[in-house]
Amino acid sequence: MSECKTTWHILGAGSLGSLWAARLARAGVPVQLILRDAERLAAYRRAGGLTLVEKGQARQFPLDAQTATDPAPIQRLLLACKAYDAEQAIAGLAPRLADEAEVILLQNGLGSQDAVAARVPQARCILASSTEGAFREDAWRVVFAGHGHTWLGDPLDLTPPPWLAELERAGIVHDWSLDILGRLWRKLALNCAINPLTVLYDCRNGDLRQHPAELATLCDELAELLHTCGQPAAADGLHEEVQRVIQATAANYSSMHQDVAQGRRTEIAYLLGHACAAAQRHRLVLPHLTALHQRLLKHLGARGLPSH
Ligand code: NAD
Ligand code: KPL
Repeated sequence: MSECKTTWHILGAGSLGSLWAARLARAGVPVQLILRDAERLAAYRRAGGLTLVEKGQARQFPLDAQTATDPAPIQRLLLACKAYDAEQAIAGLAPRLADEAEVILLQNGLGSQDAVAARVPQARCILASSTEGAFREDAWRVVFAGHGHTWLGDPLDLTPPPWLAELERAGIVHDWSLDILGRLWRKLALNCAINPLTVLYDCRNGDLRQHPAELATLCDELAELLHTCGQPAAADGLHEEVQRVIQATAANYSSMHQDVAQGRRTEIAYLLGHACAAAQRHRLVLPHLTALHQRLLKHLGARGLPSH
């Protein structure tokens, strides 16, 4: 079988982008980072590459990098920015995408994927949902903090792409999902049940065990929403899974809690905001979810953080 040597262009040398870039490069796959501007590119070059810390061992990868203004065409793009940056990021790259290019979308939540796809009708958009964990320890230095799993899928074309073998070689544990939207909805529902409450109570995931009635009511409303949105499988056993996740991650702060604690913008518009907007579109009244959204917006506003 001939080697597939298409370059992976990776936009966003943040936590997940760096994690993918380092592992692909380590497996001999050509990688090209796309950085925000000339200043960042110069800083990256001065640093000498990306460093991945895994099991306490640091290794630097001197990967090629460029900015969006580079003229070379792009065949395969991993979009590894936050959901709120995705549409603008793809708009800057759309003219470079080859016909039948592939764009892999790593964003959590829902909403950004449709916005990206509308900008690049010539491309195949592959959606991802990941439970891997990584964080930036320093500029150009990322720690692989939690092994997990990544599901990839394309609601418009169920054929798996041939490069999944490259992910396998790179040690990126994954599955091709025939129901990626169901996976993304399920993750969104879990995040909506857990993350906002951890922010509002300023607590670790495990402390939510002290609020069983509130969690149960939210899960009921989220399940109703999932049914209404045509995602009954994503509603199945939701409350039990929320309880399991809370138990399994009891000592952790949720990603939204970490964002708020560090004064960073959250992805609220693509999580609880998306859920409430979907409910409204379907004229579904979900009083507890709506009240949670309002409380969270107020909380973020009081800290000078955006509501979108
Ligand atoms: P991050 O903030 O660490 O990295 C995003 C990077 O994208 C940043 O370096 C930012 O500068 C860059 N970026 C944004 N716009 C750009 C542009 N136009 N051009 C070039 N670079 C640009 O974010 P992350 O933690 O890697 O998260 C990415 C997505 O993955 C999010 O939706 C997040 O919810 C999801 N996710 C993250 C993790 C994790 O452990 N970090 C786990 C699961 C899912
Ligand atoms: O994904 C999460 C997050 O913190 O964003 C979990 C652990 C599921 C909590 O919602």
